[in-house]
Amino acid sequence: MKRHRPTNELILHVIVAVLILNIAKTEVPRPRGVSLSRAGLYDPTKDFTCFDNTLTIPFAQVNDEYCDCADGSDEPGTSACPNSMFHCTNAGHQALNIFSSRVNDGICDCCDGTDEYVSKKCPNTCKERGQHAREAARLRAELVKAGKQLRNELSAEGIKMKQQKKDKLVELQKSKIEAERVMKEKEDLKKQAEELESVALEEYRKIEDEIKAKKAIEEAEMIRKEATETFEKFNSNADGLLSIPELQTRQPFDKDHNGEVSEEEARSFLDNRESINLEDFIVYAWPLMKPIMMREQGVFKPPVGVGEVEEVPLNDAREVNEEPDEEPEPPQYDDEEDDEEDEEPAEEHHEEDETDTNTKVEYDEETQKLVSEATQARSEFTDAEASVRNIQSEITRIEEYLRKDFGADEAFAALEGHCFEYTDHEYIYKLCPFDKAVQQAKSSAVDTRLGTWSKWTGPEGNPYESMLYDHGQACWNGPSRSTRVQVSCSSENKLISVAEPNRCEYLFEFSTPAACYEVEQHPDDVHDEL
Ligand code: MAN
Repeated sequence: MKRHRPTNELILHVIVAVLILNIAKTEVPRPRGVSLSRAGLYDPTKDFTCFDNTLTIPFAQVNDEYCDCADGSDEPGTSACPNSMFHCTNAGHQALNIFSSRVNDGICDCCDGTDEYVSKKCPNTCKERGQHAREAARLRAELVKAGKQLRNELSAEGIKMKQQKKDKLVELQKSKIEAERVMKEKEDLKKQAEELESVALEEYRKIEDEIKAKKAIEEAEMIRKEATETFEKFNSNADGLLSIPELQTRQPFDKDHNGEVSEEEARSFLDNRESINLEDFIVYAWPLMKPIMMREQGVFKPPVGVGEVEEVPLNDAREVNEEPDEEPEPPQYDDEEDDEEDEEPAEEHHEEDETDTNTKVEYDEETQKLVSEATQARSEFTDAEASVRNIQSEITRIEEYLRKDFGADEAFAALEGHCFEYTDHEYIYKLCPFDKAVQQAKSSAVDTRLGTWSKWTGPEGNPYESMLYDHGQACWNGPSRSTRVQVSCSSENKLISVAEPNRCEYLFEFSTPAACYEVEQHPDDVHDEL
């Protein structure tokens, strides 16, 4: 059988295959500090054009320690351009981008040591670090696997809860429309009833005002009568002036109970004067004396119907035989009457205070009916208003709940409404997720708020790794307290540790099955090559 020579086409295929295999096996040649994904932007066979297209330079000027491009793109592997980034491959571990100012600064930033290429003092530790990181990732993966079932359950519960809240919100919004309709209706009814009531009461108000005015005059006259009687009784020499010696004979004015009424004691009842005439007595002295006289008379007042009289002992012998009923009568208090007043239902009354008790006029049947109807309408309107308010506050509560971010699959929702504690030698710390962080000194029951739920603060790709609680209680001479919570995966909800790295800035570590999920990798963290 005749053997054919291989065709050109076949030879080409073989060459391409060999080339592909070789490229896959070796590193793609590229300037120092350039990542694999950007290697194509640096072609050594051509002049280099800055990424911002402002300048084209010979390729030899790339990484020549001189910054030609304003955007720093010609010096990816040196520290010559302040704004450029250096990429370390870190084969065996994670690739890393660092500011080029860190290149050759004497600090090992890249585990492959490429950032310190001048001193070459940084050994390649990527293999060990990679192993370490892979081990940590493996452990996390195990934890995640173990907690995943729990997390799925939490997530299902969270989704259900959220749906229930949403349904409830729709229901409440409907109820609110109906409650507002009822309230408006009750308000109209109240207005109508009050208009009728007001017209009906107009007549009564006039009568009551007249009675009130009459009463006031009567009371003033009564006071004047009482005062005048007392003045005349005490003014023993009937000279029209009540003087200190005349009062000194009256034992009730012995304020310090030392057995005699001193000049000062007597003067104090005479508006601090030596003597006083009737008109000034009524205005200034009687209001001071009346309570004393009432008290004394109250103590010595004979029981009603009992003839036996016990008079206030008076120093003045001339007055010992005076008839006790000459003493001014104190106004009588009638507690019973007040009690009865309190027990009556409100709508049976005019809406006036107790001082108006005696000025009330009985309403006729028709007026009383209108007053009762207006009272009823007022009460129904108040109830309807309260009902709208209650529905609204429930709506606000649910809206607040729905605004909270419990994770894409609601797995963190079940933590809401629960609190977790951690105790150290001095304090008991409490984390109530999505609500607050609290510190309580063991020696006192006083709570210090370390922050109120604010937001998730994890890095891009894993926002649910940390939480922030801020606007806590103000720190002495400092800012308000705040708390960061590092959230990690474990099979149980637990506040693992608490620290205060800076004064009034707290760091909590909290673990929960809700955090057992695979973390999305940031594009920069993905291994460029192994
Ligand atoms: C309290 C606690 C501490 C905090 C100080 C600041 O003692 O809240 O955590 O550091 O106040 O004055």
